[in-house]
Parts: sequence; structure tokens; C-alpha cells
Amino acid sequence: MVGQRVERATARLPRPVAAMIGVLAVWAALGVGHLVAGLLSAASSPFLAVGDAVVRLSPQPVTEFAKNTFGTSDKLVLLSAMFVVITLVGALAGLLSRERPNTGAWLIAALGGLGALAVYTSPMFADLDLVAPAAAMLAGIGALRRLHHLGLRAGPSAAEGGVSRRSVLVGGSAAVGLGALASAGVGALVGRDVQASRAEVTAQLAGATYAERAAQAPAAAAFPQLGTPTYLTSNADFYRIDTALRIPTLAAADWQLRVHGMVERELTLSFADLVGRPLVERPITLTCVSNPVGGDLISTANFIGVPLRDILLEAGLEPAADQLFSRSTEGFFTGTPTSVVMEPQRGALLAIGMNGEALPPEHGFPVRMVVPGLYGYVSATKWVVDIEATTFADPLRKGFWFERGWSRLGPIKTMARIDTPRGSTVPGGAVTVAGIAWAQHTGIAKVEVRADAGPWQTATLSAEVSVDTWRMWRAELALPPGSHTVEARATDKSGYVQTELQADPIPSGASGWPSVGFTVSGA
Ligand SMILES: Nc1nc2c(c(=O)[nH]1)N[C@H]1C(S)=C(S)[C@@H](COP(=O)(O)O)O[C@H]1N2
Ligand SMILES: [Mo]
Repeated sequence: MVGQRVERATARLPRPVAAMIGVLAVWAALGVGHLVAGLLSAASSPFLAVGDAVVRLSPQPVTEFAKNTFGTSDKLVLLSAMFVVITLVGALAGLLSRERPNTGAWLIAALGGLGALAVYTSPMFADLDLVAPAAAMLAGIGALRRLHHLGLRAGPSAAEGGVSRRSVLVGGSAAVGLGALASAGVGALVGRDVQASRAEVTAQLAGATYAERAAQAPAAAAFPQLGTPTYLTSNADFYRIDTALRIPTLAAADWQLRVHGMVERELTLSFADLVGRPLVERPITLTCVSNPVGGDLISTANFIGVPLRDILLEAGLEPAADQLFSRSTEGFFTGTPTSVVMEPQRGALLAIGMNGEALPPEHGFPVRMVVPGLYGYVSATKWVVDIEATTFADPLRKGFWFERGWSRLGPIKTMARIDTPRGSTVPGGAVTVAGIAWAQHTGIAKVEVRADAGPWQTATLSAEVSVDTWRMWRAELALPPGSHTVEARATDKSGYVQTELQADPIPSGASGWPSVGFTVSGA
């Protein structure tokens, strides 16, 4: 009872209650910011904008560390860490408010200011985007003040005062919970719009005119029973790499592409303009420059789209433009060598479909770029809305990853990967070794394998469907019981033999012969 009397005299909330009130206040701010952003413009969620800013401002070693340590869950790790930090700042704001209510409010205002700054400095900023962070800040400060006030008025338990502190906290939590639900609800509505738009596009693709269709791949194009991939990767299994913390939710009807810069005629294309043209469909193997030797950041799909070269010819591309600078809705940007895109046989696409459907949201719906033979980071802009013909010499037009130390041009390196055996012990007799090899737009000519640095043995290749896609290979090695190391190397159709020299993915893609160790069991 003594403790309580002291508390009353100085009108302070117990520490845990004060901390909890601060936490509720910042959660309310997050929820309101996210909700208003969902209603006005998804890009303006202050929480995600801060996340984007962290990604944008992280020095290259930090980005690499995150990618290498957390892989594709790096986004989840970042957002969770931010949530924890913001929650702790909220608790601190609540505690500071015990002494002087304004101190906590200032801290929350500073947090809100950070959100507003992140939104304001985002590459896709529009004035309306400041509404969400402003609403978040007001909600946070308002909730802190209100709950603090209610908490002071309330008694420690219902018996003593009219309202108990417990009920203030419960009420506050319920309000925050409702806000989170509303925010999720708005998100779901927006998601439903995109799903409806995708369904419509899939139907349009079925009824479209095609100048070229991908043939059904022959059974001999792959032998998945050996542990190598199927020739086409399903959309669900297709690897995904991007810096987007939130998948853009642009409906096809709202999409526009601006083609401008060093062109004679600036073009603005709608989705109807694209889907109304004769479409082409072709299999292409996409590869990420971050793929380590033996890695799985590689997949193949039948992409449907419009030749990018045709669009640029219509725009009257100036010969001096050596870089196509593309941007996406969420702020990614990269530069692609014009010379590659303009090769008549290259087959670079503005893609609108993937394996017979509209692009999945995470693979760039409604429109992305795909350029056979170039790593994704310099060519495969998802959610693309702007293509500017410019030069590599322009100091203000540097690709996102080029700015972070990766190579300017990103030709895919000729590589092989070993998929089988993967277990550490295999039965004796002839050991089947199998895998994939790729040299997009050049084509694979040969794959060789060797055991224990012995002589190279030529592997059997799967049927070739296109030089723009991977090929599978298999070989039988007669190996005695004991431990063995098998290596592989690919030769492409230009005669180039995959180098033994080991290189890290940064700056221009991993190299080196893949190698697996395993034990052959005795008789
Ligand atoms: N908008 C956007 N497009 C992007 C990226 C990105 O971060 N944002 N990443 C690129 C990289 S590094 C790769 S490897 C490919 C991956 O495409 P996928 O996720 O469809 O496999 O997308 C490219 N396009
Ligand atoms: Mo990538």
C-alpha cells in the first residue's frame, strides 16, 4: 500500500503500465499509417518506406551479409527487426512520459518524422504520400496522451476507481487490434483487385493472337526422375529475388509504360496496347547473379510478351543511346545494354505472361522485362513502368546493383551444376551423376564430369529445346567403394569451356567447377 500511495502523490503510472501504453501508441501509429497508405497509395506506408530506405541506404557489405545469411527471408528479418526496435522505442516513450508527458510525445513524433522522411525520399514520391505518415504520427501521439491520461485517472483495480488500469490497457489493445484488422482488410481488398485483374489477363492471353508459340517440350528435354529439375519450372516454384518489401499491387488497367529519353517519339503504352499486339511465347531460363556455384537461383518458364526491340524501333531509338534505364513502380531501377536488347535474334521481351497465365504478382504483374542471356539484375525489371533511353556515361542513371559494386553489363556465365548424387552414401556399381548446365543465348555444346581429378568423361545431354534455356546432363561413373569427389564443367557453343577459377557472385557472377563429395558403399 505504501508504494501505491507514493505513486498517487507524484501521479505516476507504474512502469509496466507506462511502457505498455507507449507500445500500444506506436503500434496504433503503425496500424494507422499502414491503413491510410492502403487506402491512398501503397507506396506511402511509413513502416515499409523506412524498410525500403534501410535497404536503399545499407552499405554494400551489409546488403551482402544479409543476403548471404538470411537468403530470401532477408526481408522478413529486416521487417521483424524494425518492428522490435519500434516496439522498444514505444516502451521507452511510455516510460519517459511518466516524468513528463511531452518527452514521450516528442519521441513518437521523431519516429513519425523518420517515417515521413523515408516516404518523402522514396524514388516514387508523390505529395499525397505524406498523408499516411502524418496520420500515423498524430495517431501515435494522440494514443499516447489519451491512454496515459486514462491510465492516471483509472485506479489500479476496478474496486478502487471506476475504471481499472487493466481495462485501459485491454481497451487500448482492442483498439490497436481493430486497427490491424482494418489494415489487413484493406490489404486484402487491394489484393483481390489484383487477383481479378490477373484472371482477366489470363483470359486475354488465351484469346490473344500469337506470332510465335512455345512448342510442348519433348519428354527427352529433362529427366526429373534423376533429381534434376523439370524442363519448365512451375510458377509456384520459380525462384524469386527482389528488393520489394511489399509486392506492388498495380492492376493491368492502371498500368502504363513510358518510353522516353533518347528517342524520336516518346511512347506511352497501356496494357491493352500490349495484349492487342501479336504476342510471342518462348522458353527462357532466368538466372540470378547472386547464385553461388551449385545454387538454385535459376528457373525456366515459357514467357509470353511483346518484343522489346519492336517497341524501341517504333519509338525511334537514337543510335547513341547505349543504355536502357528501366524503373519499376516500387522504385527498383537498372540499366540494360541497348546493343543486346536490339539484336534482332535476341528475343528480349516486355513479358505479360508466364507458363500460360498472367505474371504472378511476385514475378512482376502486370509487365516485366526479360532478356535472354543477361542476369536478372541488369535486365529483368519486374513491375516495369518506365524505360528511358540514355547512356551509361550519364552519372544520374546508374542501376541499383551497379551502384552497389556489381558489374555494369551482366552476361550470364556458362555453368554446370551437379544435382545427383546429393546423399552422402550411394550404392556401389555404376554411379549416376546428373545435373543442369546453362549458357543462355549461346547454348550448351557439352558437359564433362570427372571423379577424383581423373580423366574427363563426356555426359549425355537432354534434348535441346532452345539455346535460351538450361539443358540437363547425366553420366554413369564406375567407382570403387570409398569416398569420391565428382566435378563437372560445361562447354558452350562458342567453344568456351567453363573456367575452373573460383569467383564469388559479386561483381559479375560466381564461377568455378561444381564439386560434390560422397561415399560409395561396398558391394
Ligand atoms: N522491380 C524489381 N525487379 C527486379 C528485381 C528487383 O529487385 N526489383 N530484381 C532483379 C533480379 S536481381 C533478378 S535475379 C530477377 C528475378 O526475377 P524473379 O524473381 O521473377 O525470378 O528480377 C530482377 N528484377
Ligand atoms: Mo538477381
